[in-house]
Amino acid sequence: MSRTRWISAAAAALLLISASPAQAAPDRSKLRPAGIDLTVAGAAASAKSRQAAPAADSPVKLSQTCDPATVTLKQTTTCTITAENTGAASTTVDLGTATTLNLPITAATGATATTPFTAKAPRATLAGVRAAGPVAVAADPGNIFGYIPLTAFGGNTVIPLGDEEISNLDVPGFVFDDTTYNRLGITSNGYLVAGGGEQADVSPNGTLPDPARPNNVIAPFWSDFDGTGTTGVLANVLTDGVASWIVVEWQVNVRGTADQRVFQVWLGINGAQDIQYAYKFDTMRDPGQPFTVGAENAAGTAGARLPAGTLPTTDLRVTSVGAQPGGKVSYTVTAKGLIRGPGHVLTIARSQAASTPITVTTPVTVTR
Ligand SMILES: [Ca+2]
Ligand SMILES: [Ca+2]
Repeated sequence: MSRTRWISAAAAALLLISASPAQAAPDRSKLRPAGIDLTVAGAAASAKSRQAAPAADSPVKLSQTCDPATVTLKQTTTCTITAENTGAASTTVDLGTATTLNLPITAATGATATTPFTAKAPRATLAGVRAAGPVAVAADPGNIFGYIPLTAFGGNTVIPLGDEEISNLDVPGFVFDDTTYNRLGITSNGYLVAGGGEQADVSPNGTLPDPARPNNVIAPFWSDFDGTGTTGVLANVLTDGVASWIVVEWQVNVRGTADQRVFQVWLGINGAQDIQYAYKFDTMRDPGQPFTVGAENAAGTAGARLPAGTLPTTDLRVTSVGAQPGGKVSYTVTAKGLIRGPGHVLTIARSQAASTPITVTTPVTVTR
């Protein structure tokens, strides 16, 4: 297609995306190569590092500010107390605040003053931090192209892969787990590594999710395959004139046999996650090796897969959820300057997630 036509097709695609975030209904009859060259790249740097666990014992973090920090007699200060769960697991927190004798409590919101110098917040349950990641690999009838042999189109990039090999392919940006990637690690074992990978990301089998490498796995059919003596992998970018997809097709043998498996991943490049697995079902027999169909996030901490030992019987879509911060609870305590001198506001948090309570102290001075 001419460059002008491609640009107008891209503009039309953008318009469609803004009008309707759902993917376009597949129309196989309109598919053609988008005319985008795919480049085989060198080995990528190592996969994204994992988020470090919080160093402190308690995943609940406590903060407190009192405004103003200095009050005159009869003037009030309001302290805002916030507890936030920074851990992955949900946890409870019990919060209490005490003031010094020169700063009696006059009001509280989100907590109850239990004595003139103490306030208590009701027990709160704080949701854990959720990483972005796949939550389902499931049929999506009517919204998946299904297997269309790439050999029906021109302009395929042929990636010959032997046994236990990976090749990186630079591609137009596709979205996976809220992140846009421009590189695919393509392994001979029937899975992709979003963002690219290296030899340490090649494994003949594994489960999903798993923090062990490889991570960021998109696996239409992960097993011990070998591209030796067969086509290996084909890749292309197809468009129906409205939307476009990177299509990767494996034509590989079960290792040590001439028993071929043919399957594809379709990765939409239209601004939203659109990841489809398509199968040439007359080749989808049990390979006689462990196999996994699924996907996991960049840390290998969240993912979805078909039950172990289950072959796909339909084409599949990978659905993900975005990241969510941990649960948070806040309340305020208002205290009045009663007697001149230094004082403070102390808050204690007890959480089922930590063996010892955590405290935070804020100095408040009463002046004339
Ligand atoms: Ca993993
Ligand atoms: Ca292999």
